[in-house]
Amino acid sequence: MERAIPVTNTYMRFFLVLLLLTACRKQLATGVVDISVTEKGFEPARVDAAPGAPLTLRFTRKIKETCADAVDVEGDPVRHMLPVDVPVEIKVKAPPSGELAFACPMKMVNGAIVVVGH
Ligand SMILES: [Cu+2]
Repeated sequence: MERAIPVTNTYMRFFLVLLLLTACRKQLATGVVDISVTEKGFEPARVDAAPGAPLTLRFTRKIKETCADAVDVEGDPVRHMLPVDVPVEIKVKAPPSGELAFACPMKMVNGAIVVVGH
């Protein structure tokens, strides 16, 4: 079987590429993104997304004492109140490039959707 080795290499290359693509995609947020409000602030505070990706940010405030009892999303005039332990969904669209910031009303607790080019 002289062709055994080249075929194996082709398959290995194929799976390597597939693996890399999968690993790459995993880093980018899609669909619903859970963000908790904890003593550390927003967790995660950074959400990597593809350009223009439609996302639903689902904020859940886990602690009583925090200044992030509401969240403002860049470009969204509505202030979204965050009652304790109640998931609040906000639909957003990742910008073509750069960041889409979100923050508590006083802008002390910050986070952002960061567009990653792929
Ligand atoms: Cu604040």
